[in-house]
Amino acid sequence: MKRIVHLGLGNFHRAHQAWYTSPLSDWKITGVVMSNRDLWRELNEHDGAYNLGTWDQYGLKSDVIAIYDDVFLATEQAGEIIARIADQDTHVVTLTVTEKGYYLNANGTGLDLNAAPIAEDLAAQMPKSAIGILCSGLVARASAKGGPITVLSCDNLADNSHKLRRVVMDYVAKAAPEATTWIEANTSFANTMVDRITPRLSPQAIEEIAQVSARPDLCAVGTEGFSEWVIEDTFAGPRPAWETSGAVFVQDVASFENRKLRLLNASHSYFAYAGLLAGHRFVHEAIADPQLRAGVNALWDEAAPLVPAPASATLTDYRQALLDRFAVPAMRHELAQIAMDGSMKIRERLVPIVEGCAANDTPCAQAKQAISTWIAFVRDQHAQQTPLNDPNAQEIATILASDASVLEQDGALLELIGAPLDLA
Ligand code: CS2
Repeated sequence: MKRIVHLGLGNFHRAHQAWYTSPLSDWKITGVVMSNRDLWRELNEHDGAYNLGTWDQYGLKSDVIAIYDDVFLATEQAGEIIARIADQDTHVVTLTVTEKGYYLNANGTGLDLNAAPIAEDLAAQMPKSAIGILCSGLVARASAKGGPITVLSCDNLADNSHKLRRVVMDYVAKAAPEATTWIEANTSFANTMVDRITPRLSPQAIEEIAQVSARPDLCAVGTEGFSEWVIEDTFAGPRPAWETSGAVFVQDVASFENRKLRLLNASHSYFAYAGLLAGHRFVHEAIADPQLRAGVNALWDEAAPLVPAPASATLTDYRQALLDRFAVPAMRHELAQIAMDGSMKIRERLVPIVEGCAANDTPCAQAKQAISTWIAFVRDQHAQQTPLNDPNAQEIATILASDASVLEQDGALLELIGAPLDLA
């Protein structure tokens, strides 16, 4: 049996990579929950099996997914996870740890060695972060002179796995420089573009999935009928035949990840903040708002010229499909879920549109407006003393509480997200 180790077992992984892998009889996944003890306990109570609810044009269906050979908890079982990465039956490691889980430095070119979880892992006997555990597993594989292995980032970052490679090499250079040569020669980091909208489930949605499930006792994830996975075909060793589940292997993922980040994710962030400020709660309400829908189309008009071939040939249908996907009321996709981690997401989704348009000397008023809407949102949350769900929440609060002028505060917020300061 061949194995994948997945770091960051959560809703998106279970709706996406685990679903693509579940029909493959010769592969299993060792799932690693980073810190959610309840999810870890619940999955282990049912041998890792769960319900995947899917809302599509035919309504709601639920499938039982049982692909995990083990489900570990990173905060307590790092030793087992490291040994599993080093194990010869493991050929692939995948990650979904969200943008903030890579601890990228300010310009995204490497690891922020001063990030507290990274500094703690480098000083500890046993790491707890996904990066620390991944690197320790690769080092253990190197010392055992293990076989080649492929690492896939499955997060919404441009050039995701190549960024991950730089982060890993920076960590290993500090933690175990003697392993650098083996890791560089035996580890492939293949970029991916992942797409499947996976809303956080309400108690009502959980009940709806249980009602149509053969195993109502299992924990549930909810998602849409649409799914897409584009993967760089640069594997160091054996790889799952994910193409049999609809994944696409290409030589270069860039245009597809560009299209996804600049159209789906950028508009998501824009109408999450604009929608919340307008009093909307769900995605389907925001996209039905004529003013916000016009803003989304204007943003897409600015972003479209930045999407290179071959993905550029698909944009008319892609845009219509996005409007259809956003408009499904049964998904009850909360704008507040998308609004989380804004300072990390905006830098990947909206700032590159402004930078790309500036480089091409094309208009980007709507992209600038979208970034300003994020600023308006964080100001509104600050004024209401509502805690901001953002890894930079403390820094943002300090900026907004300062006696600097509004213009200076805006400038500091733009600097925090790596945006051109002429937006202020
Ligand atoms: C969303 C993404 O919450 C968010 O930031 O924009 O999770 C989005 O739903 C996925 O990228 C869709 O594939």
